[in-house]
Amino acid sequence: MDTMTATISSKEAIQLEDKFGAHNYHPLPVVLAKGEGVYVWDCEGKKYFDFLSAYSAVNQGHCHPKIVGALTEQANTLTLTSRAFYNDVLGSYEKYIINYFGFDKVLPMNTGAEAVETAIKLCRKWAYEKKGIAENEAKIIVCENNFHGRTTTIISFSNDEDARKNFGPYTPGFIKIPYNDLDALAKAIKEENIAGFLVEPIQGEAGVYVPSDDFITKAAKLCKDNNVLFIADEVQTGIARTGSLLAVCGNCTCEAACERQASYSKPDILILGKAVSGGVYPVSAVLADDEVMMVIKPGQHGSTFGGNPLAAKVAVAALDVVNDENLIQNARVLGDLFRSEMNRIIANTDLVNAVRGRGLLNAILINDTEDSSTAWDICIALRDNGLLAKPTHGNIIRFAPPLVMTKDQLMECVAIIEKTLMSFKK
Ligand code: IF1
Repeated sequence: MDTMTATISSKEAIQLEDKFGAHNYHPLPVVLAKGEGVYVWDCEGKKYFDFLSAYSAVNQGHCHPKIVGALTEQANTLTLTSRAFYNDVLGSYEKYIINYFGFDKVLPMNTGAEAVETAIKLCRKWAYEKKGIAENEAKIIVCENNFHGRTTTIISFSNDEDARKNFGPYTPGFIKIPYNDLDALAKAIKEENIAGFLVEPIQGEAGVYVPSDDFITKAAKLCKDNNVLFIADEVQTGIARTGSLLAVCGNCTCEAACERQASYSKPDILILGKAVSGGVYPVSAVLADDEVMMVIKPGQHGSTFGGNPLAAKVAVAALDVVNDENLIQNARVLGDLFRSEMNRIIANTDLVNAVRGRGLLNAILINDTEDSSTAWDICIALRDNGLLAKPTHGNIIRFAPPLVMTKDQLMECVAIIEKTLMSFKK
C-alpha cells in the first residue's frame, strides 16, 4: 500500500472481532484494509492476490472505479425511497437487467439468500395459481450437498449439519435427490405435487463440484416436459465466473443469455446475487418471464432496500464492466490455462489429487482426510507467499480470483501456488 490507511494493526483488529463479534466465522488470519483490482493489502501494507473474490462477488475486481463512481454519485443524490414510492433509477435498471439476461421481469432483492427465498415463494405461488396444485402441497426438488444460503427455510433442505443442527423446526416441502443424477430427478419429478427443481449449475460449497456436461440441459428438459419450474441458483456461478455469462449457458461465450444457443437451458427462474454489484453493495435479483413473475401482486413480497437507487446504479455499472472488459472470455481463457498449469503441478506431487472447475471457479483436492489440517496449513503458507484462498470441507481449496486478472498475473499466481505446494512435498 503506498499510503498506510489502516487505522489499527492486524492483531488489534482480530482481537476486536473476537471479543465483540459473534463467533459465526473462522476466518483465515489476515486482516484486509484495502483492495484494488486483483489485489488486497493487509493492515501492515503487505500485498496479496485475492483468490477468493469474496466468494465470487468481486468478479469485476476490488473497488472498480466505474462501479465505485456510480455508487458515490448516486449516494450524493438519492439512496433510498423504499418501494412505497417510485424512484427515477429503478425502472431503467430493470429494463437493463432483463435485456441483459433475456427475461420479461426482475424482482430486486439484496442478498443471495433473500433471492433464493423469493424464488421459492414465486415457485410455490405459481404452483398453486397456475399449475393447480392443492394448497400447501407443493414440493420443490433440491440436491444433496446444496448451498443456497442461511435462512431458516433454506437450511431446512441443507444436509450440512453445521448449517442445520438445532435451528429447527424445519420448513417442509422439499425433496432431496443426489446431485448430477438424472435418473433420480426423472423419478422424483413424477411424484405428486412437484412445483420446481432448485439447483446450482456447479455446486460451490460442495467443493466446486462440476456435474456432467448434459446434466443441466437434460434436467431443464425434464422440468419442461413435466411442467415443473427449473430454478437456477447462479448466485455464485453467474455473471462470467465460469467463462460464460451464466453457467447454464454451457459453452456459449457470447455476452447474452440467449435462446439461440443449443447449450443454453433457460431457467424459469434465475437467481443472481454477489457479482451483480461487483461486491460493492448487496444486490440480488430474481428473473422470470411474466407467466411466473406476474403471480406476485402488491403486498405479497418485497424488501425495504430491494430496488433502491444506489443498488440500481451500482448493478448497471457492474454489469457494464463485465461486457466492457470482456470478463467472460477472460475467465474462460485464464480458467483453461489455470487448470492446465495445475495439472502440470499435480503430475509432480502427491499432495494434490486433482483440479476441477470451469472458467475461474476452480478447486484443488488435497490428498488428505477431511479432518486433516493440511489444506488449512497450505492456505496459511499461500498467505505468507502473497496469495489468499480458503479451504472448504477440510481438504479442498477453492481458487476464484477476480476476472479482471491478466495472463501475466495468473502465471505469477501459478508460481506462488507451485512454490507453496512444493514446500509441503513430503
Ligand atoms: C457465507 C459457500 C460460497 C451461494 C449460492 C445462495 C447464496 C450463496 C449458490 C447465499 C452464498 C456464500 C455465503 C458465504 C459463503 C459462500 C459460499 F462456501 F458457503 F458456499 F460462495 F461458496 N446461493 N454463498 O453460494 O447468498 O445470502 O450469502 O448473499 O459466508 O455464508 P448470500
